[in-house]
Amino acid sequence: MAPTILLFNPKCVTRGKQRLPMSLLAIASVIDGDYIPVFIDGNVVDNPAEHIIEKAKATGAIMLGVSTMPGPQLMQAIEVCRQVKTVLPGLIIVWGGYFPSHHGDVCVTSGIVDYVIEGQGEVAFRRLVDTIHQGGSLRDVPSLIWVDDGTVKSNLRAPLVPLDNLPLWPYERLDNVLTYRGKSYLGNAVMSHHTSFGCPFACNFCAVVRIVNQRWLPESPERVETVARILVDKYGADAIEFHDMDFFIQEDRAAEIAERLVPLNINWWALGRIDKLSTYSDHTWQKLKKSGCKMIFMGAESGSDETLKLMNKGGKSSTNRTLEIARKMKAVGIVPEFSFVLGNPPDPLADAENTIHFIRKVKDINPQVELILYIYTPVPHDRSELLKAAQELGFRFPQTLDEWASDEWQTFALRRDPNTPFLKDNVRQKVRNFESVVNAYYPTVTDMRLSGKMRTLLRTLSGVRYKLEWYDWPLELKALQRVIRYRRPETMGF
Ligand code: B12
Repeated sequence: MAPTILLFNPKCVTRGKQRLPMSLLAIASVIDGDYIPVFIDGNVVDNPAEHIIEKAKATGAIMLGVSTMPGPQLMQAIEVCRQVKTVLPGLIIVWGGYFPSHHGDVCVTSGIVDYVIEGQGEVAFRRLVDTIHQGGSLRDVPSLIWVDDGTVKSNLRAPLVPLDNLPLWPYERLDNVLTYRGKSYLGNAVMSHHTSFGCPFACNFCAVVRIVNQRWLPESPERVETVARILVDKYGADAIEFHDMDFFIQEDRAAEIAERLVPLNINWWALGRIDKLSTYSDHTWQKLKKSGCKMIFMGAESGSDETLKLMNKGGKSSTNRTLEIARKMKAVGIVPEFSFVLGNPPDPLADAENTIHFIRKVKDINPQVELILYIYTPVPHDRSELLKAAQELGFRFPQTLDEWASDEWQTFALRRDPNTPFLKDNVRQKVRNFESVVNAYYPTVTDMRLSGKMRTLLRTLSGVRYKLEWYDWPLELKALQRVIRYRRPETMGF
C-alpha cells in the first residue's frame, strides 16, 4: 500500500467562497501514484486539527504538508500545527507557499515546522518525500530550509520546471470538487486555475520576486485548453478565474488561449500588466472579448510616474498608459480592475493625495473601472528601494511566528492597515474615507446582490461629497455600506 501524505490548506476565505487549493494540487500532482495525497481544507471542515490527527492515525501518515499565505491563513496554520505537534510529535510538518518562502527561518525555529520548501514546490517536495520515506541526505533536497544541530540550514533552490513537464492536477483526490464551484459576477459555477508561474518583473512591493526571481513559466495554450475542458466538461464550470501573477505576458499565447476557449462558452477573468496589454492589437482585444473575458485585474499602482519608477514597476509603465487602457477597455467592453498602492514612502500623505486625484481622472474616463486600494506594505525583497526607505524609517519584520500571529501583524498582512512606522493615521484614514465615497459614488459591478435602487441610493447620498472632493468623516456612507454589507473585492475576491 502506498504511504499517505496529508496536505492541509488553512482557512483563508469565508465559507462558501473557497477556491480550489491550487498550491496543494500542484505539489500533490508529483507524488500521486507512488504516495496517496489526502487533502484537508480549513475552508471546508470546521476542526482541521481533529481531522488531521484522525487521518494521520488511521493511515499511518508520517508527513503533513501545509500551504501558507500571510494573514488569516497563517493564523490557522500556526494554531492547527501547534495542536497537531502536541498530539503527534512524530508527524513531520512541512510548510511551503508565500509566507514560508519569505520567512523560512522564522518558521523552522518556531518548534512546530520541521521543514520549509522555498519557491516552486513540485520537484523539491517530491525529493523531500522520497528522502523521508526511502532515506537519503537532506543536503540533496533542493530549496529546503531546516534546523540542524541548532543552526538554520538552507540548500540551493531547485531549477525551475516548465509547467507542461509537470503532471496535471489530481482534482479527483479532493473530497468533493464541486465544493470549489462558486457564484460570482462571472457565473454560477466559477472555478479557478493558474496558467503560468511567476513574473519577469521585479516590482519593489511584490511578493512574487523572491519566489521566482524574475522568471515566468507559462503553460502552453494546448495545456490551458485541456485543463479548462476538465473544469467545464467534468466539473460543470461555467466560468474560470485565472489567478496567474500575469496571464498576458505573451500576446500570441493569450490570443491562442482565447481562441481555444471560444467553444467552451465560459466567462473568464485574469491578471495582467497595463503596459503589456496596452500594446495588444485590436484583433487580439476582439478575440479576448469573444472568448468570454469579462474583466482584467491590473496593477495601476500609482498616479505618479515618479512613484512608478520608485516602485521599479518596469517595462513601459506610465500613468498615461493607465488612462489609455481605461479608455481602450471601455470601447472593447471588458471591465478593468485597477489596484493602487497608496501611502508610499518617503512622503506617504502627498503620495496618497496624488493617487486619489489620479483615480478621479480614471473614473471620469471609464466609470466602470473597479478599484482596489492597498496601503504600501513591505515584503522581503533584496533590491527594494521602498523596503530600504521603510527600514530607515524604523520598519522591521517580526522575528517569531507568534509575533506574526498578533492582531497587529494580521492587519499588516491584509495590506489595509499595515501599521508601518512611517504611515501616520491621517494617511490611512484619508485613503479609507476616499474609498467609502468613491465606492458609493461608483458601486462595484461585481456585487450581484446590489439592486438598482441600492445603487441609486448610494450614488445620490455620495454625490455632493464626491463632486466637492469632501471625503472627511463619511459616516453616513460607512453606515449604509455596513448595512448592505458592501463587498470589498481586495479581501473577498468577487
Ligand atoms: C488564490 C490566491 C488566494 C485565494 C486563496 C486560495 C486558497 N489557498 O484557498 C484567496 C483569494 C482567498 C486569497 C486571499 C488572500 N491572499 Co492570496 N493569492 C492567491 C494567488 C492569486 C494564487 C495562489 C496560488 O494558488 N497559486 C498557484 C500555485 C500553484 O502556486 P503557489 O501558491 O505559489 O504554490 C507553489 C509554491 O508556492 C509552492 N507551495 C505552495 N504551497 C506549498 C505547500 C507545501 C507543503 C510545499 C512543499 C510547497 C508549496 O509549491 C507550489 C507549486 O509550485 C496568489 C498570487 C499568485 N498568483 O500566486 C495570491 C497571494 C498568495 N495572496 C496574497 C495575499 C496577501 C492574500 C491576502 C492575505 C490578502 C489580500 N488582501 O489579498 C488574502 C487573505 C485573505 C484571508 N482571509 O486569509 C499575496 C501574498 C503576499 C505575500 N506578502 O506573501 C499573493 C502573492 C498576492 C500578491 N501578489 O500579493 N489568495
